[in-house]
Amino acid sequence: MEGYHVTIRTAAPALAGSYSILHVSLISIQGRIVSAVLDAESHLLPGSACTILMGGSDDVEQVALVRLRLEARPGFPELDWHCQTVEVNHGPQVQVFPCHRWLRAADGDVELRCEDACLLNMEALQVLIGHRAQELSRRQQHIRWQTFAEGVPHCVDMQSLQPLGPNLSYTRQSPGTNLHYLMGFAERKEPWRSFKEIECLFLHNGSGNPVAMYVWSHWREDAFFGYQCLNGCNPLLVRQIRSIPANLSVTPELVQPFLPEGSSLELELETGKVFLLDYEVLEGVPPNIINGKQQHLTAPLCLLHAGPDGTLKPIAIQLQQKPATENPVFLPSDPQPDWLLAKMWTRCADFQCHQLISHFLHTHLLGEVCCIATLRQLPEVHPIHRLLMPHIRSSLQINIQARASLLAPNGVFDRAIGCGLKAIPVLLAHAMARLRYDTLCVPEDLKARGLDSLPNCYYAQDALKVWNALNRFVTKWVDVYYHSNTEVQEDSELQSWIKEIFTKGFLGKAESGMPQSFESKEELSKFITMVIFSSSALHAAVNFSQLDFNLWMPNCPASMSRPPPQSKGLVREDDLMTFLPEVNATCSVLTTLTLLSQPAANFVPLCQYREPYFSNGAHYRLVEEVQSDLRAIAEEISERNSKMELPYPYLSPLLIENSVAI
Ligand SMILES: *[C@@H]1O[C@H](CO)[C@@H](O)[C@H](O)[C@H]1NC(C)=O
Ligand SMILES: *[C@@H]1O[C@H](CO)[C@@H](O)[C@H](O)[C@H]1NC(C)=O
Ligand SMILES: *[C@@H]1O[C@H](CO)[C@@H](O)[C@H](O)[C@H]1NC(C)=O
Ligand SMILES: *[C@@H]1O[C@H](CO)[C@@H](O)[C@H](O)[C@H]1NC(C)=O
Ligand SMILES: CC(=O)N[C@H]1CO[C@H](CO)[C@@H](O)[C@@H]1O
Ligand SMILES: [Fe+2]
Repeated sequence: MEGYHVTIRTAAPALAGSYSILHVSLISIQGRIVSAVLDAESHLLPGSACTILMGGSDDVEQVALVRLRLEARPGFPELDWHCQTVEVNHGPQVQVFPCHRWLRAADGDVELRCEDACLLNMEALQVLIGHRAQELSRRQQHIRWQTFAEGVPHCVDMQSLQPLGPNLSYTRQSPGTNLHYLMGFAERKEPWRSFKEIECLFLHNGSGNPVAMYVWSHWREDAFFGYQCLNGCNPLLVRQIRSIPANLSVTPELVQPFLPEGSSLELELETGKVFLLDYEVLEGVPPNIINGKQQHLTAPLCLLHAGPDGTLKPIAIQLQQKPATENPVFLPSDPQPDWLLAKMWTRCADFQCHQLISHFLHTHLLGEVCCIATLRQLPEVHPIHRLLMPHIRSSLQINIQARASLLAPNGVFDRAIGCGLKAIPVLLAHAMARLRYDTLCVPEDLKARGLDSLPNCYYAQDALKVWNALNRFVTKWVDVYYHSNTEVQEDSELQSWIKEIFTKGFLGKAESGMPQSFESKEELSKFITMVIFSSSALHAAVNFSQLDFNLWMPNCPASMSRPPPQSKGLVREDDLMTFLPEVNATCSVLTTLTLLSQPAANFVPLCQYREPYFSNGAHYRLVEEVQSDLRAIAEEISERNSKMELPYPYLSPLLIENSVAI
């Protein structure tokens, strides 16, 4: 056979085709180039394959790279082309060059290679070493860092989706949401008149949601307050303590009545039964102005006790950090409205930390940092690029959208949430200054917070199972490509990658304990596990649950519109309402949460991969193993949940989306 028979395949979706003229070059392993032009009318039709003959009888060498370039056809619109593969048939041998992405004329030359993933040090051909470097330098021009705010992880330098291009964009298909009962309040700028009034809205909107109904009927109970710290939408804050923090003016006598008979605060602390919620990160954060009115934020300290049956209950709440007479410690024995109001203030602080720290910082921003660094520092053929991209690809788009809408002037934070546009950079910077690597790694985090010892912390139990399954999968993936720790140390692409994450994402703060380089396979596997877990499971835990726990607004007030109480006995049940967000501010938050909670029709569950390289050889087996591990976890969870009045489904692997896509 003479020359190369080259088959170009266009992807099947109806929009995949293009009018453009295609230039194809084959680059041989010795660097020889043969070129051809496809300009017939029907070459790039959706789902089509077209074969051309290239080169002559002298061309006998294997092909190392296929270079493609689109050129707009005069007089025709320039459409993006979705190339599936290029096959080069050369005598007995067929080489397949996967593409699976969008190309456009403005891209210039795009080069495809045909091997399985490989590390830079394993690269044998000069032409391929050069290709890796070129790919990265091109990407570094396209994807650049930008400062989001002082002291906050850097983000991508794009204000709109357009420069992202089709490769990094996605469409979330959702069936649409019923906002019927939430609309029509847009102009009603006044406090709610009574709980009955809030109930009326709630029953129209929450009665289809059994968890929300449960919240509505139990939100005043201390045991449910404690339950939410462990299994609500923000299970990341509560921690076991061995001594009472200096700022909390709690004496042993004060809380004695709420401890088991015959015990003491000292004994309960010693035996690990005392827990704390500390919102110190909110100290000094400037509260928003909503509907023209100054709002209020506090940085509460809340002490909790785990009873003999494992239920956690709050036993003391101090709304501000600094002890003072006008900053009393509220107790379960106080008049009911005082105690409930103290809990509502605490829940409002939790709302801010949940949305901005646990959700936005730990999952969205972290995913974006890793995505940018992966695109800039790891070529596509790098095994870590291949493993990570399905989990982080969507973070660029969703975060660009969030910055342009939710977090922008006139967005929901600006209009209706206690932490508005002035507060967000401050709170995020506070949170960053306190962020530790161990906090992001589930086994270390659960141990440090003493949650591994609580029998009814379902978040902890499920998170640990999912983490372990992911870690086994990642460890085996790393084993396929790195045969020793030395190979990890000598992978210059990988080391540049983690260095960039450390400096741009974690702002070069050594005290954060974030890795700055990788010395071993184990360290590498742990970090990759953390990235996948945060972008998938953690996001599910803090996202899926938010509507369930927030629909009954008094359970999670987005803001407080009166100053915190400075003494006890001054509020009556009827006054509680006046602290809550006004009617249209409430509806604005609920509308956003409802929109963010639309199920995706094209939902991809954890570790289900569409990219073809996951179904090849060694990977195929690893993917099958992790999928079967995850299925087993899902079964255990559903078995446990079937016996519970309030199930904890959020970390069931079947419900975990593969990446942060909303
Ligand atoms: C899609 O990705 C390829 C390879 O990574 C890149 O060369 C090309 O510019 C991208 N296309 C678009 C439209 O962004
Ligand atoms: C509430 O309504 C007033 C008009 O009465 C409007 O100016 C304000 O922007 C609305 N607030 C929200 C949060 O929608
Ligand atoms: C005590 O409160 C002050 C602010 O009033 C705060 O700066 C400090 O960090 C707090 N101390 C502890 C141990 O949380
Ligand atoms: C976020 O939660 C909602 C349900 O509240 C769910 O429909 C959606 O798919 C979740 N998104 C992700 C990315 O987990
Ligand atoms: C968010 C939410 O629960 N929305 C509900 C509003 O009310 C309608 C009708 O009851 C439900 O279908 C929606 O799901
Ligand atoms: Fe999200």
